[in-house]
Amino acid sequence: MKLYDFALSPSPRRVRMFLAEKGVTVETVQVQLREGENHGEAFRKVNPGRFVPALELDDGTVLCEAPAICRYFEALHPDPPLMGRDPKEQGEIAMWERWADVNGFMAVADALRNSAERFKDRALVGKVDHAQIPALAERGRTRAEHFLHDLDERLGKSEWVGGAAFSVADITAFVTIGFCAMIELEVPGNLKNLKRWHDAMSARPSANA
Ligand SMILES: N[C@@H](CCC(=O)N[C@@H](CS)C(=O)NCC(=O)O)C(=O)O
Repeated sequence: MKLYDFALSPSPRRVRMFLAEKGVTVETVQVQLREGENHGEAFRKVNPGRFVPALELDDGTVLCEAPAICRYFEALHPDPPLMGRDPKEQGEIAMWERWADVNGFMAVADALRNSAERFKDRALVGKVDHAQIPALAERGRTRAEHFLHDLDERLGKSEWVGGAAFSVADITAFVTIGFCAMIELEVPGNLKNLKRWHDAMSARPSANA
């Protein structure tokens, strides 16, 4: 199988970190997003949505969407479990990951894609082009700021984002913090719970993925 990737992008990083935590290596193909390679005919045949990550299986099936690709690898390599060991853990981890994705990751994406020149007319990822809406950039930034505070609050009650064990929810939240740099949003120094967790996350070898 082949993972279509771009080293500087946060969405494929979610998959790279997940694979690193699993100890799984997959052949990767770099798609040069900054040169528009994802809009070319060859890549559109792989993913008509024109985004990475995309995982091409040996039978030609293509899986897109970072959470779906991670789910596939969880089923293929259940150890260590990163999506919960029993129904309750699975539900909680899915809930917190979705929370981080919608309220953190997507908020930063809105802030970036509705303001940066390179995303002019590409304010949303997908088949169809969409114009930027500057008000969405502002709203995205405000939402991202709230997310950081809410994450700090969550981490004051729980060691890891999804509960007592490290999970995919931590990966999504951690990649979101890195993504904040692209909108020049820094984590406020008074968010001590977030700092404790971020230091622990940064010490994991997967943080370099
Ligand atoms: N919903 C997709 C989104 C993936 C995504 O946003 N990928 C970005 C890189 S982080 C991309 O390929 N963008 C191409 C573009 O800007 O057209 C997922 O979660 O995997």
